[in-house]
Amino acid sequence: MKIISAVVYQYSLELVQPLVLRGATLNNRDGLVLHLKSDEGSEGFGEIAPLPGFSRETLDEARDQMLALRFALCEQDIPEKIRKLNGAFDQWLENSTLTPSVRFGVEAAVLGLLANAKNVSLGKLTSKQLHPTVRIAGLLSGPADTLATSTKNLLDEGFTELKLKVGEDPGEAVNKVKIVNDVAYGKALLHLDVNQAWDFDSAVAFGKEIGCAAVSYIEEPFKDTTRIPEFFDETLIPVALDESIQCLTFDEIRSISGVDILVLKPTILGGIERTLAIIDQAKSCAIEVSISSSFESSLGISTLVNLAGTSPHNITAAGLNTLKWFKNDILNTPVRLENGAITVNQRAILSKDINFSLLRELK
Ligand code: OSB
Ligand code: MG
Repeated sequence: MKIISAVVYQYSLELVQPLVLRGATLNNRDGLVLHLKSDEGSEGFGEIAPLPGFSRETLDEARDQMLALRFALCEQDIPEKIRKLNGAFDQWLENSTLTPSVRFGVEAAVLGLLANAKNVSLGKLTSKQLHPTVRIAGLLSGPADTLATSTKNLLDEGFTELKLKVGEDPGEAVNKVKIVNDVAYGKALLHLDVNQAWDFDSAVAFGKEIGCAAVSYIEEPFKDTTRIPEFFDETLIPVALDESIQCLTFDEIRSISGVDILVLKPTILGGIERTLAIIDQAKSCAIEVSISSSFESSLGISTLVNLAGTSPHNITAAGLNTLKWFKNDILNTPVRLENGAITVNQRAILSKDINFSLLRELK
């Protein structure tokens, strides 16, 4: 199969409320869409949306790289074996150093071409085993006095796992964990994301105060990953890595006792193939993984759902409860959450699924 056309669009999606991230507050979510067509009449879409404060590249850098690459993509033959994602994509791109978000979008669009030619989903194309649905962790944030109600709402929606984002004050976090567990204990598992906001001593004090039964794990409690084994010894609370994964080799990760879960954001880590390589390595040493969003639109989220569905572990819920921030969406029918889970789509995204009125073509 040959690529005969590659068009790049830019979007700026309105949000329901500002998205407050480490180092940036977003009023809109900006990104790119890559639309490929093949000589066999199939098409594929990919989303490229570097996240300010988390991605290494800016949107301007991603756009320049994508615009330069689109001509190189045309007339390229896509080898069938690329769908195995075992380094074949890397070879096809001749190890060219694409930024993580561009790599993610190009992979999604190329796999979309192949999947749509066979009339299957991305997950079906790339993997023998595909879970039909993917369980999602309900995302909780905000001030303490809103948490009882928002926890109850998530339980009513059918979530059986919750992720609470907490800020800099560990004392306040103790209070928030109590409020959430008063409503959710016995109904949903709770884990926390601290985004490295605490120091080691306050993290240990926090863990001793809430006790190891209060949360199933804590994501990035503090910055210094060398102190995680000590944290685990003292609190018996497992740790998940997220932003640290960018700075560590897998051997380094594996050697940290107390790290039981990896939170994987393909847009930030470098795409689908790279994420699958980490999943394979994690599986080989019984580390759990959770595929997580970087606030992509429904287009990127549907790619992530397929990836999560192919993951051999499907125990830890995926971190994909972020579409509630979006006022409008690239897909005419946004990805839908039902009973705390998302159903993997039967085929890859086509033109008829896309709301082109939100896209501006880049020449
Ligand atoms: O800290 O995990 C984070 C999204 C963008 C950037 C950072 C984070 C997130 C999420 C996504 O929390 C949702 C999730 O993982 O449940
Ligand atoms: Mg995190």
